[in-house]
Amino acid sequence: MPEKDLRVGVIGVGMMGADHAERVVNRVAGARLVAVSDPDTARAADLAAAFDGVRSVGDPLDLIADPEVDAVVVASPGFVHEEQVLACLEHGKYALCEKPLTMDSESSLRLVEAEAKGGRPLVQVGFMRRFDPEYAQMKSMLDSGQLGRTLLLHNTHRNKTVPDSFRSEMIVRDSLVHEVDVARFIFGEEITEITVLAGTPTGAAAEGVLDPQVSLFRMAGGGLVTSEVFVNCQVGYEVRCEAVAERGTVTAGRNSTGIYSTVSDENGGYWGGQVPPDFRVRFARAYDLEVQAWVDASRRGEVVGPTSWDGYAATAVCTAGMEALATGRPVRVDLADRAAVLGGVG
Ligand code: ISE
Repeated sequence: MPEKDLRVGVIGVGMMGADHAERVVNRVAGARLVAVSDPDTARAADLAAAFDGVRSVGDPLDLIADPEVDAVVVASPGFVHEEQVLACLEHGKYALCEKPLTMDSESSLRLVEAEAKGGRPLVQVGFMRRFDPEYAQMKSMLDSGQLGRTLLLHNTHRNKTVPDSFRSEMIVRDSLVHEVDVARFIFGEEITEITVLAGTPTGAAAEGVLDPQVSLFRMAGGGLVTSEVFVNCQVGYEVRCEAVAERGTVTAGRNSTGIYSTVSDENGGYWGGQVPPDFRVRFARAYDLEVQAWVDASRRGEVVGPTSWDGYAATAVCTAGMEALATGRPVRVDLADRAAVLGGVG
């Protein structure tokens, strides 16, 4: 491992970017936060001022070009990812890009092609469930073959609330995209077809927003995946995945606080634990492991975890998923030829 710390810049310091910035400063070894950038310059300046030696840079492209920045966390909104990740590729900077990689499959494919043209992998996509110890353990149990072939996955993905600006198609592109990656990760195959259905929306959803949604993916090898995404469930952040195999099942993310207790109070007796309020809490360990793996790999000159191809494939599924939601019909996923696009890269 090189002796020098990786000098990290963070673009976009909203909820996730600010969380990653704090993570790089306090919980990740071998990295130093040196710069942040956000269109809300006051927010970026406040965050920079909270830590020693961190600059706030107005233009994110200047942050990427900065010779004192080795690697960039792209935590800006998806519609600017293409330009920013392209700039990282042009400057030879490692990028950890939050999901979705981009807004549609064409632009994601352009990034995969640009990276392949450069001849060396530089992009990791922020699908953190792969780093969650339970999801990782589930994957290795299924891969060991002890349960036979995996037949089905059932995903649950609930958020407490989202802003009114979070529309129906964003439930596919920004939320379901995680389960798309989980399905590809667990099965190790592409998704060939997607159906997305919405029933009666919850009264808690904004006018016109179809929430909750239920989707069905067909895997290339014949497996099936169901996912409920419910982003205004009112309770908290609940994410789990049950795999059904030929000789048993495995579940990651069952609600548990480790200790089990019964409690008696003025409302009577109850039992149980707590539902975490949001993804920063539920996946704190996964994010730590994800960013640490990114820093270690970047220092070694490598990329680990979900690649730009994984980001592209997930975006392609969600592009088909948005059509499926609009039509109520199954839609085939249109994917480029992997070997032809990647050549030897990725
Ligand atoms: C958000 O962007 C995330 O990535 C969260 O993990 C997801 O639960 C949420 O629905 C998205 O909006």
